[in-house]
Amino acid sequence: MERGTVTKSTGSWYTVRLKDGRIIQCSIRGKFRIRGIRATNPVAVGDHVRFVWSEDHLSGIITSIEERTNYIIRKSSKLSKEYQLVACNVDTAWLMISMVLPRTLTAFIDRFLISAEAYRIPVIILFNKTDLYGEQEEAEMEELWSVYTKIGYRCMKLSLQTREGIESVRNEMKDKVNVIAGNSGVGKSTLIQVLDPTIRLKIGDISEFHRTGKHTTTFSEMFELPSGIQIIDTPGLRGFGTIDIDRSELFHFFPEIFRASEGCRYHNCLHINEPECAVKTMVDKGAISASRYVNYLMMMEIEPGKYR
Ligand SMILES: Nc1nc2c(ncn2[C@@H]2O[C@H](COP(=O)(O)OP(=O)(O)OP(=O)(O)O)[C@@H](O)[C@H]2O)c(=O)[nH]1
Ligand SMILES: [Mg+2]
Ligand SMILES: [Zn+2]
Repeated sequence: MERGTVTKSTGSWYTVRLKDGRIIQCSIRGKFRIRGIRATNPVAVGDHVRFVWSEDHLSGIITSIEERTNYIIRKSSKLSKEYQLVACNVDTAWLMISMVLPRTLTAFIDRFLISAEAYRIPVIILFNKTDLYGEQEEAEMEELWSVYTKIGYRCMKLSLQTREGIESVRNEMKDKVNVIAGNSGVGKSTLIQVLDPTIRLKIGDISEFHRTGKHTTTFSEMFELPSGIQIIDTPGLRGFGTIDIDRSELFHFFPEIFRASEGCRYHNCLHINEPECAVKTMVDKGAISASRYVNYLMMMEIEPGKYR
């Protein structure tokens, strides 16, 4: 029985890296189930697995997966009940965003943060492409920076064009398993390429027409960089279908709303239109960001009305 870490999963084959650095292609035997969710890929990048050698000793057969400390999933499609495991066992999730080409929406940011909160994965919000920001984008970045740092999320700035900020990112990644998530075209693969120019990755361009990326990366893949950095490139995400969080618990995953909810009159307050709701009072005072609150209402499937 050998042990290794899955670095790529394309459906039927899984690439597994052994401790000594050898790379083996593996298939799976038997059924692997995740409690409570249906996954299209039962074994995913970042999984620690055990495998046996095939008869010809050229490939392996995965026989078991070690318990995961956490995972990031997304819905396979809007309607489907199936999930795709994007990455497992990560130490830091980097949410790469941009104010331009493509512009990341706060609804997307908040959905991602909720799925990370659900597993208590530390998130760093990474503003990339700062070289392209004009005065307006700078101001938008400062606004978001202040909203998210106030809640307790870390933010960092980066330009992969000028390399400004790259050393801070590199230091922060040392000795950790890092996953990079974000919209298509924000620069996830470019970051890995810049951190280690010996790695060859497909880099996309930005569609002139839609001003979005072209979904260049299609599978998650983990790379090991010389400085002890493990980094997982992921396909650009359109949206995050979060794990099915109960409506009555959704606010637990908005840390500032959860903290404020202590002051609500009713213990079962959902912070929509209940009387003496401390959350709404704080939104009115500007102590809780209106955009966060609107995204909360949207996820609760409530028309945000005057906060729009
Ligand atoms: N000006 C500028 N362009 C950048 C920067 N970072 C990345 N790009 C460009 O953005 C485009 C998309 O980069 P990718 O690395 O392919 O983006 P991705 O996030 O991996 O996209 P998907 O694989 O589709 O999810 C490329 O043309 C990059 O050269 C940056 O900091 N500044
Ligand atoms: Mg990519
Ligand atoms: Zn309330």
